[in-house]
Amino acid sequence: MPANLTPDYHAAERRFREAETPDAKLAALHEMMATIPKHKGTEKMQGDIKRRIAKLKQASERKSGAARQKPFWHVEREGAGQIVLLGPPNSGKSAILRELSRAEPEVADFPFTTRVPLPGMVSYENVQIQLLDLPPLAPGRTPPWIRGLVKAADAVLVVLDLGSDELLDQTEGLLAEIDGYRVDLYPVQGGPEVPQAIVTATGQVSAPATEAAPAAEAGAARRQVLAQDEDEVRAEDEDEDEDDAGAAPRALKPAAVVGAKCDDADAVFRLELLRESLAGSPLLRLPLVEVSTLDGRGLDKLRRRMFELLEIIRVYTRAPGKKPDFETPFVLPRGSTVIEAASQVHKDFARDLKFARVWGAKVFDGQMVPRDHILQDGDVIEFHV
Ligand SMILES: Nc1nc2c(ncn2[C@@H]2O[C@H](COP(=O)(O)OP(=O)(O)O)[C@@H](O)[C@H]2O)c(=O)[nH]1
Ligand SMILES: [Mg+2]
Repeated sequence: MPANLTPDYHAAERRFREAETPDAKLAALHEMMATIPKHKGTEKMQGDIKRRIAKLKQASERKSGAARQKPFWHVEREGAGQIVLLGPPNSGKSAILRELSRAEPEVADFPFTTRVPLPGMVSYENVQIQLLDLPPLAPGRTPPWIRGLVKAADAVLVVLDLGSDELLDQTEGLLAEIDGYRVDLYPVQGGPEVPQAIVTATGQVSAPATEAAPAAEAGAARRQVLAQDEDEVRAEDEDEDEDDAGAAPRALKPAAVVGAKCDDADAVFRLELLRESLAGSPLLRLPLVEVSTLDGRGLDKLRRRMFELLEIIRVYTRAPGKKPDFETPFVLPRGSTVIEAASQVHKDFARDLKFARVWGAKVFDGQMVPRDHILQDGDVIEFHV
């Protein structure tokens, strides 16, 4: 039976999709309920709306007060990893997403065109990487939920507008915003080790904790360095119930800088000025990719950079005596071992594995390797069970 939805209903539904707070979502849902034609054909939809209302109410009752609204945008990770675009208004973020993926964000020459997160899939060789376009970061005008999305992402692309005379101010504002999220950015190195240097907007760079320290520990160490006002830090921690109260570490994200609109006649000059003005700033330790969506410059390099930011490797399996399948890699974190690859392929493989042979850059062809052998990007593995 056709639902015969009215324009009022569609408008309410749109408000629901664009709502930026749970309260706004709830209000829009009530409107949807009020405007939906009540007949047999919409019974299922009515039930669905009621369920969403109940769920949102429950969630808000669980919170102690309206002030504790959590970021509620969550974009399901797809592909080999998720990378967010962070940049000031009008810097060309949406244009980059549009060029690299099939997503169709609005690109416009006025600020704040992008209001909600929009994902697109970017191909790099045989993997797909999810790129997330976000509303701009502008001091005082950044929706609070962006922080949750940044923390949930695997990596960050900091977009700077080489076409703007405000480049320096914008960059400083951007760094302050990112620091306010308690997110530290670091450049990805060649190997599986922990970051060499950790970047913060306050200009401090800490040495790696130790070779073996997991990233979370390094984050905790950073927090100690940065905690100028312990009470303030604690208050923030308590506000964040997804983390252990009082122990919320600063998040560490691999990052690169995108110099957007490098086709601009003054781009080189502005970049030079930025480098001088920010001399010594940890931001300059992040790798820079200059791109133009007008003439396509740098876009391939950016895809490669995105892959590197994810700190992943691709391995391929082959059955004994057969050809490997290079179309569909298994994607693993850098530093993964043979046994970790085996358990991703099949849990029985990990249990029953007798030995494995590996073909690749760092081994002889078909070399027999132990279970804890560390794999490289591009390795082909033959499991023997
Ligand atoms: N010259 C030049 N202009 C660009 C480039 N990319 C985007 N723009 C323009 O910059 C403006 C803002 O772009 P948009 O992608 O909407 O920026 P966002 O607000 O960061 O998402 C638009 O007018 C675009 O046409 C580029 O590579 N070169
Ligand atoms: Mg945009």
